Amino acid sequence: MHTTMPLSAAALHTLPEAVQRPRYDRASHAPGVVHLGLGAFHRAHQALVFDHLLAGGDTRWGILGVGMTRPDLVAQLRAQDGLYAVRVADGQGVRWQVPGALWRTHVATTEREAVLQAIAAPTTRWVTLTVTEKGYTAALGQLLLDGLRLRHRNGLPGLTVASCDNLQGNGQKLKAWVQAAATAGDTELLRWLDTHCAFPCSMVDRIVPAATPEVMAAAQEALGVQDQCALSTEGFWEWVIEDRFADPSDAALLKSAGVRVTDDVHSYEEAKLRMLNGSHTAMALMGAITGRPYIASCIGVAHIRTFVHQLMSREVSPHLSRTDWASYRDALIARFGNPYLKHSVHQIATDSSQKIPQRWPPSVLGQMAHGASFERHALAAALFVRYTLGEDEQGQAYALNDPQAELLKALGAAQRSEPEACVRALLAREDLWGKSLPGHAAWIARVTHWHQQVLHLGADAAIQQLLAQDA
Ligand code: CS2
Repeated sequence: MHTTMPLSAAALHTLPEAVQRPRYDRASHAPGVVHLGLGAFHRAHQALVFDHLLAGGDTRWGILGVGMTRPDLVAQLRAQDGLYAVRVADGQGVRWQVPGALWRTHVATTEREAVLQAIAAPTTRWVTLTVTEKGYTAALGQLLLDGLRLRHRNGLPGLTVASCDNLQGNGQKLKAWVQAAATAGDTELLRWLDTHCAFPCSMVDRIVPAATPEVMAAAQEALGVQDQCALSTEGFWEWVIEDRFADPSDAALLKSAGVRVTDDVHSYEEAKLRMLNGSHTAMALMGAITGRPYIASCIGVAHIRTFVHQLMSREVSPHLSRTDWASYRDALIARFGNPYLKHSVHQIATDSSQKIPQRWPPSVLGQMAHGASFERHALAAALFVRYTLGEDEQGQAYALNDPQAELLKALGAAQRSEPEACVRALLAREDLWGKSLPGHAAWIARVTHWHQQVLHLGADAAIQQLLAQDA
């Protein structure tokens, strides 16, 4: 029986010529970056930026990747010598690449001491993080502070610690978690942290769906090797980072690799969170309720596309400081439609309770301050309430993957018999909507209205009704 060779360092020379692969030395240098969170996003975004720097001869960008939640994934990556294929595909074409930046791996839960040692290693210069919205906890702050304490004790230079999660002001939030882990004896450490370590804010963008068997099969076909960790992404990528580094000369290096280094990350962050991620969450809930599996299957429907277009143009853009929002919106709609990205609506709907706060309320509050319509966000919020039923319009059950799942299900359970009470209960949560929306009568009234339409007419008809009234 013919068996296909697994992807590994030894198999690199067998790859077809067109596949970009590491041609640099991956064994003689220690990694310079400790990355927390080995999900698909990091492996198809920053790992490629660092791969580019390594390919240019700068040996300081090898990654020690720390798996926070998935020891199985770490084991698979280890078995493949940290190598995996990335398919980059969109209207411009399809190509495969095997980045070589991931040099070592650890599992946070079982190898904590090794992670601390890595943060404290003399060769380490950066720590980067993609631990998702719910990963920002006291335990994370403690892990980083313990590693930094070792560094400080050994008289080593400070680090750049870069949060790359979808949170507004992510660098400041991370720094606050690290500082909060300090105890009374840490005064010197905190002073060193302030003066020698940098916590830049950053906005990262690239659509990278979770790995699927289909992509693994495509990798085998294109590369002739078996790759359990293959990923698929789009050509577009963006990394905007605040000009705040432990080693200031990193700014020029990152720029040379296509990263935007600026003092104004805020305007990029807010535009991305509210335009891209805000639309994503609305479409994901819509898809989950109506049984459309992918973002591309949602944006391909005329009334959903118009709804998303209006959401961005009428309710999000008036409150952005980024002025090129119209071309940004058009580019997003094209990206959402990328037929190569089977981006599951249920993946994006995961952790909605953690995502909604950054994605929707700022635009709703902005519209209210201008006395302008927030109908599209009210309908999106109604979709969220409907989503908590855990069953689509064809009666198919789906899982609610969310740290608040039990609570959301309990609050949403009675929505067919007591719709108003359910809407009120869900809208009362300040952790989701912020301080002022829960008490806003017009907001509650409009969400209640759209929720009734969604329940009685279905989500598609509700959207069509909203478009017809054109408010
Ligand atoms: C998505 C993001 O899953 C989600 O919540 O909205 O992962 C999105 O694909 C990325 O932020 C794009 O840069």
